[in-house]
Amino acid sequence: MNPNQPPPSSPPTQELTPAELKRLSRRSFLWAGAGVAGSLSLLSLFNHKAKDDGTGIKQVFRSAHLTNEALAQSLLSGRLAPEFPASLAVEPRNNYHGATPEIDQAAWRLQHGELSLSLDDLKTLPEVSLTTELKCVEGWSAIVTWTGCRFADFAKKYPPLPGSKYVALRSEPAGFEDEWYYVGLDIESALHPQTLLAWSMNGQPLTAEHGAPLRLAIPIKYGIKNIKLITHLSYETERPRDYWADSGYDFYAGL
Ligand SMILES: Nc1nc2c(c(=O)[nH]1)N[C@H]1C(S)=C(S)[C@@H](COP(=O)(O)O)O[C@H]1N2
Ligand SMILES: [Mo]
Repeated sequence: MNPNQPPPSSPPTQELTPAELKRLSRRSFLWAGAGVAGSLSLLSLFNHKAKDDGTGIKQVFRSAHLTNEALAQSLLSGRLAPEFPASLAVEPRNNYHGATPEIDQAAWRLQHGELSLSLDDLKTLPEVSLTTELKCVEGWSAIVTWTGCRFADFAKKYPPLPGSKYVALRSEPAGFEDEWYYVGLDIESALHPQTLLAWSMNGQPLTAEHGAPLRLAIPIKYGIKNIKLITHLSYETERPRDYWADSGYDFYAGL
C-alpha cells in the first residue's frame, strides 16, 4: 500500500456476527463500512485527496471494494435471484458496447478446448426457462425469460479438470474485432442453478441484438457479466481477463 494514501476503512467484519452479515446486502454493507471509517464527509475528503489508481477508481474506494469482493463470495452461497411470472417479461435494451455483430449463425460453433460444439449439441442438455431481472450498471433493468441449459448441466457433460476455479467466456466473432468481449466467472457462480447458457429470449430464438445464437444469463450478477454471442468457453485455474474488470469494475459484479 502506498504510504501517502489515507488508510482504508477498518475491516467491517470485526463488528458483525455472521447472522448480521447475512442480513446485509453488499450495498448496505458498503455504507456500514463507511460508518466504521468515521463519517461520510471524512470519506469524501479521503476520496478527494486520494489519487486515481489509473482504473478510474479512487484508492479509498478500491480498498472497500476489495473487502466487498470477499464478502460477495461468502454471501453467494445459497442465494437465489428473484424470479418473476413470465407475463412480466419484456425486451431489454440492446447493450452491445458497439455495433451488433451479424454473424453466419449456421457456421457458429462454441469452442471448448479441442471441441467445437454446435447449438444442436448444446440442445441435447435439459432445457430450462427462467424469468429473471437483467440489471445494467448504467441504471436500467428488464425482466426477461431466458431459455437454455444450466451451466451446471454443461459442466456435468463437459467437466472441468480438478483445480479449475474460474470460467473464461469470450465473444470473438470473426470480422467484428471491435466488438470482442470477454467475461471471467468464479466457478461457483458459473455452477449456480440460475446460471444459463441461453439460446432463447422471451420464447423466441435469440436475435443478433441479444447475443444469438448463445449467451450467458446470470441473474446473480450485473448485466456486464451476461456475455452475448459466446464463441469460446474454458475452465481456468487462474482468474481470467474480464472486459469490465480490466476497466476497474468489481470482478464479481454480484447483485
Ligand atoms: N458480447 C457482448 N456481450 C455483452 C455486452 C457487450 O457489449 N458485448 N454488454 C453487456 C452489458 S453491459 C449488458 S447490460 C447486457 C445487456 O444485454 P442485452 O443487450 O441483451 O440487453 O449484455 C452484456 N453482454
Ligand atoms: Mo450493462
